[in-house]
Amino acid sequence: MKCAYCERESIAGINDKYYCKEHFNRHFIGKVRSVVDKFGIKGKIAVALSGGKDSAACFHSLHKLRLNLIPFHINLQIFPYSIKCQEKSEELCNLLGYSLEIIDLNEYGISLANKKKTCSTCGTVKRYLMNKFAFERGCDYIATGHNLSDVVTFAFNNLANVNMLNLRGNKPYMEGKEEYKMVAKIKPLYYLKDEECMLYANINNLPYVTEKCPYAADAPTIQIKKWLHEVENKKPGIMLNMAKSFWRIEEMIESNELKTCKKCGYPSYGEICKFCKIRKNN
Ligand code: Q46
Ligand code: ZN
Ligand code: ZN
Repeated sequence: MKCAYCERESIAGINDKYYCKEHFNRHFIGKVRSVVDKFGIKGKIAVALSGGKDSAACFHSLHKLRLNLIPFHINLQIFPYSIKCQEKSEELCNLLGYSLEIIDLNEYGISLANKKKTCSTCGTVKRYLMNKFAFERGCDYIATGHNLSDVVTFAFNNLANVNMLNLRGNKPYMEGKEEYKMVAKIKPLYYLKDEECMLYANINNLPYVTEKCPYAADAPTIQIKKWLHEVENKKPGIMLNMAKSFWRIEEMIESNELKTCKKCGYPSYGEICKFCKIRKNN
């Protein structure tokens, strides 16, 4: 198949449209730019690097847009997986000319081992530490590598767990609240599917871990994502519509009961934030 925009052979077809390498890169950066432009993103951006393909693609594309970036990595102390994740994040920063800041879970006396719901604890811990890092560095935003497939999977997983309030923040931009020490969040890959992020990382030779986190195998989200991709393959574009619907629902339920945690002073929906509860129980 020929590229839809030039005479070259295509390397991929996305939603029934074919792209050569150059035009696929343009398509990808264009989608990232649309998020950046729509929400007027400028200023200092803390970019969370997990070591995976998505955060690598997110960082690389924001770098191409010449934004002011501070990459950081949270070492989750899951061995040997976390060693590789940190190595790949460092490799990527070296490649693009940045120094990487590392946050170590050990410093907080938290371990993810022997937790009943490891992924949910991990999610809480990551969200908290990302915000704290960005706040302390005076960043205007936190950028994460959540893509379209992740956003829709996350929403369905919360529906499956009767956890509607968790839909809060599941949109491309969530504004910060200075009085609650809450930094604004952006998801630059919001309009891009898993396969597009993988292709972008591969054709641009970005270093990333190919191994999965050992806890990922038990995560119910794997099945949900597989099912969503099956539906998407039969009906391209349906996942984007789902994401937009969840975005609307999110705006309807976004509550204003945000408080500051009595222990640490960071944002919380209860008297004591989930992170401080995890710390206490470690
Ligand atoms: S890192 Fe953490 Fe994931 Fe590993 S423990 Fe689960 S949530 S699977 S993105
Ligand atoms: Zn082309
Ligand atoms: Zn707290």
